[in-house]
Amino acid sequence: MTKFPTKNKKLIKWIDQKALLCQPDEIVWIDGSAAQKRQLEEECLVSGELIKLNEEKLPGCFLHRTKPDDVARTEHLTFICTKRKRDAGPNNNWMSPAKGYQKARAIFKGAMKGRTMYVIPFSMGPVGSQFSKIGVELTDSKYVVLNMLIMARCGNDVLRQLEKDDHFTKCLHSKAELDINKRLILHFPEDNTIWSVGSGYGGNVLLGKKCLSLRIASFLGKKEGWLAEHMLIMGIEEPNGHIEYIAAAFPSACGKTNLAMLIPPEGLRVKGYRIWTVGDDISWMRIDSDGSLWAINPETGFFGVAPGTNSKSNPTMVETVSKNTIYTNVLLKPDRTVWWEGADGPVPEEGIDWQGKPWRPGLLDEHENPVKGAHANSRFTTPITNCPTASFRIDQHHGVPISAIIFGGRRAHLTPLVYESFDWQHGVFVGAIMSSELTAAQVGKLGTVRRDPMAMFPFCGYNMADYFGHWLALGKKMKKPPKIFNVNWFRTDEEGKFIWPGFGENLRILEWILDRCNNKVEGVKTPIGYIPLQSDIDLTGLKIPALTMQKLFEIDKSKWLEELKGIKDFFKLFKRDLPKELWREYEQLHDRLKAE
Ligand code: OXD
Ligand code: MN
Repeated sequence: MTKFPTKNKKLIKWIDQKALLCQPDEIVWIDGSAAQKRQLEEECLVSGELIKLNEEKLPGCFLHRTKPDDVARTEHLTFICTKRKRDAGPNNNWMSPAKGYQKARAIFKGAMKGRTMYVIPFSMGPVGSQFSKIGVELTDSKYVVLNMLIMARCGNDVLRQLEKDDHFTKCLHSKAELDINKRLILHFPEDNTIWSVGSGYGGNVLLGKKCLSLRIASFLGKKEGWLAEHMLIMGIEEPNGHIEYIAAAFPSACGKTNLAMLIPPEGLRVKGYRIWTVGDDISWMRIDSDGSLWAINPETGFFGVAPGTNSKSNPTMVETVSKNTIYTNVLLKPDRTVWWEGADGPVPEEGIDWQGKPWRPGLLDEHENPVKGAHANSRFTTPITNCPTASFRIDQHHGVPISAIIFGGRRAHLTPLVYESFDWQHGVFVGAIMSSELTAAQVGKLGTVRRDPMAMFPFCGYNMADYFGHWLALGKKMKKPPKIFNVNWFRTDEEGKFIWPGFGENLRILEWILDRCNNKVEGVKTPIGYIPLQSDIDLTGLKIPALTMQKLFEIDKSKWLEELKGIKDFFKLFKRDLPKELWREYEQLHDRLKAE
């Protein structure tokens, strides 16, 4: 019989019930110690769940491979289980809680026979902060435990906190048979519960991340008056030591992680900026006692996409993942280091691909398609403390004050490089009309526009109409709300080539954004918002033809009027629940575009 290292009756009862359902051979508590972590790593090497990488070149690093049909979040198997379907909204798959529990229970039943059930007490946010939320994940996967140890604060400190406060999110995970036909990712926001079964892929099973910190947290945020957002947080320090923080939301594949840790471009170096990375994926924001918006990153690690990460796109991350990192589904090189498409250095002459098969460049599959060495969604899990730009305020209980909120997407011809909303309500509209075009890396027709308000469409744990209403309401409560901007790094010319260099150069745009926040420069009013006076963007050291700059800020009214049709169709999904304010903003934008 397991000894429970807690007096929390609610916790003990819940674990007892779940052990009865899943029937593990034993129960092991994760204490957060280095010794226990080492032991689990050893066990994974024996079982084959992990492969040890070259200790000299990649100290403390491991490789893991998932099943080939278990490599990404399975949105069609992800559900919000609320009593009323309306409360999940048109943005979510819905199942009634009764049906959800019943369907998943059948898969969980006896699923841990012959296995160990690990109990992971974890805190999203610094342990003991008012901002933070505690979860407990029960899992039969050592890989999950080792990843959670990187991504969240886990172990005895959290358990002690649970003795004082017995609110926690009940997270149950089992690999079960890793069968896609018996896979379900269920959220029960009204019960503060997550059940995930049949998957071993990070986004589905590291339940502190998307499931708790976005879907459940957004629901809690609505109830308790705060925001859980799919946003990076970064600080920009001036030579006088003053740091301004921004939060930014982008859909997948728009460079959120790269922006969070950018290196100032050569031309701006004399200005002496320093970038501080607070987080790359999730931001929890609250109105603090000073009436402004403060944010924490609830995580302690990065679960980033490997392909395309290199010394040009993200030199900071290249350094970050050089130690104590778990790689998933990348290519294994003969020297036991790793590689992925778009990595630094030459393409290796041979290796073992993400499926564990021999690989060489130019290899074709049975349909004559190139075989990738690393899966397109291969990942690294790495601690934020490895990151050379990690903020010194990561553990501060109140987080950082946010001066600007930035929304962005990938639009080849529509959206200017940057524009500023007229006010908070218009800014919420700017977030609500966010969209991105599909790239070759995603399934679907190239160039198709996907609407992704605030980059939260797959992650908002309740009806998005209510979410927009919540954003509007919070704006009214702040003494000094952050200004809201939209950026688009991805404008192209007629041949489809990007006309803005992006990466570190994006700091030039952040500089304008902060100048606006500090009333240092005027904006130029257009129908969609304020754009910069071109002379207010510092282009020192960057050769960009004046015509290109013009193109980057072009606002084509007929294209925008066409865009409004797509926005209208999208808004209509929410029927009468959509806040009237957003329809009003829609009408006003329409009128401004027609008027000029
Ligand atoms: C992620 C995502 O994995 O947004 O962070 O898909
Ligand atoms: Mn994300």
